[in-house]
Amino acid sequence: MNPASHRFGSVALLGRPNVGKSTLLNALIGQKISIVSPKPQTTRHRILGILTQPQAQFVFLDTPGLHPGRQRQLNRAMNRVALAALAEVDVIVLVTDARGFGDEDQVALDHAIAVRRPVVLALNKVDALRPRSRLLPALEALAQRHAFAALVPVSATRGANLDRLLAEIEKLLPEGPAVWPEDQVTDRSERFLAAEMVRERLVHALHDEVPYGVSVEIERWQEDDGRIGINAVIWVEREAQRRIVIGEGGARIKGIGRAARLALNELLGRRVHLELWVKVRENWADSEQALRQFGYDQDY
Ligand SMILES: Nc1nc2c(ncn2[C@@H]2O[C@H](COP(=O)(O)OP(=O)(O)OP(=O)(O)O)[C@@H](O)[C@H]2O)c(=O)[nH]1
Ligand SMILES: [Mg+2]
Repeated sequence: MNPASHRFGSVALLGRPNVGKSTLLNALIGQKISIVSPKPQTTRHRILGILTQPQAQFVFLDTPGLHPGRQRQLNRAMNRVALAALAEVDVIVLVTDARGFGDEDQVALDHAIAVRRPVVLALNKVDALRPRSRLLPALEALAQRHAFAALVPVSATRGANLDRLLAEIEKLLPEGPAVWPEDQVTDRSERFLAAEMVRERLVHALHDEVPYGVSVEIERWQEDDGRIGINAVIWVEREAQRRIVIGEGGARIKGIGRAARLALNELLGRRVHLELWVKVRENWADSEQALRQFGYDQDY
């Protein structure tokens, strides 16, 4: 290997909520490190994913979907996390839904342009585009909006065209040696990933506004004999939400616990004993102190 031709750099995945940024990150890394759901505003943190290839090391930053409106402290913190990530990257991948480009996509593009980094446009979910003949005119119209370094249609769920996306990104990375160990895929702790897996199961099991008022905190983490005991607190904002999370006779929380335990067994490669507690902290998403306690201020 010629060390001079090796590339290293960081790449932000930016876009409005729900376009598939986290799904794309997981597909690029080949491992589930960022949680995914059909509901917008799933990602709340900057999640770093490392992909090591012989000729390049890519450090991807998944970010919370940029969203205007809803100005709670948590939402503001999420937008701040996404925008702060832009300052530290070499390349921005703007992720959009191939089926349409709207005002919120334009807001994300404007932020990308403002920091003067090369922008690759990833038009995700092409598998869902009907009829396929819409793709070419869409690409032509988007090319008028900005001098993108590349426009690449992809499907994160099917893993389609990701090689092409990586090749376009690689061209834009500076030359340099790898910085992370080649077997490392994220900078996040197992503890953090475990809390996120529990939250993912909650988001999937809950409807309407409840997922937005839920946070997960790991209270106890004890390893012995290849087995891990984890106690997690599910924080909600109101007593009514606590009752919803617990469900009739505890049925919902049991289902969530079972699903989360299976996901954790797989993630950690060890047997997990998981205990969940649901507690109320009034309007925590508007409390600076609670946001700090739950780790929403550590990303920027
Ligand atoms: N059809 C289709 N669906 C996709 C694709 N990629 C992601 N999705 C779905 O889109 C939804 C949102 O995916 P996420 O990866 O959570 O989206 P996100 O952009 O990270 O969302 P936030 O974290 O809320 O900003 C999920 O239901 C995914 O399964 C794709 O290539 N095709
Ligand atoms: Mg996400």
